[in-house]
Amino acid sequence: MSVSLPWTGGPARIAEPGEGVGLDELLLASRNHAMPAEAMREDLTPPGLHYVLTHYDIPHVDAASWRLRVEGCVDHPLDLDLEALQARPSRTVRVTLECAGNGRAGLTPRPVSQPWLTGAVGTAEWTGVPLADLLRDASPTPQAVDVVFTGADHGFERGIEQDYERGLSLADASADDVVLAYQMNGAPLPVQHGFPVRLVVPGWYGMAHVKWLRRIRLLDRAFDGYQNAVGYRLRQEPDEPGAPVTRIEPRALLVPPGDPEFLTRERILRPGPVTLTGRAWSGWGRVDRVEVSTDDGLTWSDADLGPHEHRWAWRRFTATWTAEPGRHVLRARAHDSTGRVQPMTPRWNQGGFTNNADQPLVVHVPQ
Ligand SMILES: Nc1nc2c(c(=O)[nH]1)N[C@H]1C(S)=C(S)[C@@H](COP(=O)(O)O)O[C@H]1N2
Ligand SMILES: [Mo]
Repeated sequence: MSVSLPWTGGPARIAEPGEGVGLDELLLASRNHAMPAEAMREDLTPPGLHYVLTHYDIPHVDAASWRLRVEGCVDHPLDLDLEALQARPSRTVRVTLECAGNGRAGLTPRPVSQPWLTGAVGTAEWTGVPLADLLRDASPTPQAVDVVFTGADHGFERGIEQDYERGLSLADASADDVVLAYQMNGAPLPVQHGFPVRLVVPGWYGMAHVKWLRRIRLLDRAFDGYQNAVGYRLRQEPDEPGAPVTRIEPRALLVPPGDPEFLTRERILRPGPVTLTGRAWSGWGRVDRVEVSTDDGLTWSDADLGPHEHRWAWRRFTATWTAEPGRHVLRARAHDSTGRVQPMTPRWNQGGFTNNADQPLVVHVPQ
């Protein structure tokens, strides 16, 4: 059967000047929820508060009949059920996961897609099988260059029918701490996070962490599937090939102090001394400095950093402030060990990816 689809071709539509978020974006935003900012009080994001992003429908996967195949350019193809996977040596990694589209709604003009503000992030402990061990058992042939991960979900994007699939180079796939996770925070994966097994690639934006994993395929050439070659690219012009989206840019977020006003979510805070806290992370290097501003970026001072025990997880920071009556705009920005720092104004691209501009937080202090 052939039907003609109205959405074929073309990159993300760019919103008209002044155009508000539409009902299609609202439907995406309500399916794919953010982490509430107050959840950053915890080292680990409580179950259900971690952000969620799913391109198509959440698939139903039956654990009893689930299989994982490792095939293609390997000498020993593998075919594992859940029990066989869970019988292998495991590792637990604490990982801050962030969607590459986080910050998209703050861009002008706005690419029409999932309209994230800054909450597309969460930190969890993922337990699973180191991928490098499994690949070693499968024994890649000398021709193998890319590893493709296929999920059980299926849909259409810009007119192209596809399984959700992402490729990584064999070197990136074999890196330490890349795991096929079957537990999140010590419990079986919740269905929305990829039950029964997902890929976790510490340091990389969310799109690499394929959920509902069902197949791993080794290729003798670069993978040119939609999510690598078309979807997650940094482009200034709609028709240029663009650069791939890879690792997480540095970002710091404050736990909003005081109490919220219901509609605007601006903060109301009593005057006096207050300890501001927040979290900062980077997929490129370790966060080694966080600055906080309480005057909308006019002046900055260094925050105190918490311990850095987990290479791939966010780092806590604190700063003291004496809140004087008035309206204040708070900001925080992270620096990492590779010299990357958050900009104060967004860097624009067609897809609305990797916007890590620091976020203003409005606080009202009554007399
Ligand atoms: N199979 C599958 N895996 C997927 C996706 C998807 O739509 N299907 N979305 C990706 C994207 S874009 C992100 S940001 C993360 C989100 O992971 P989470 O929902 O567990 O937070 O999953 C990634 N893995
Ligand atoms: Mo994402």
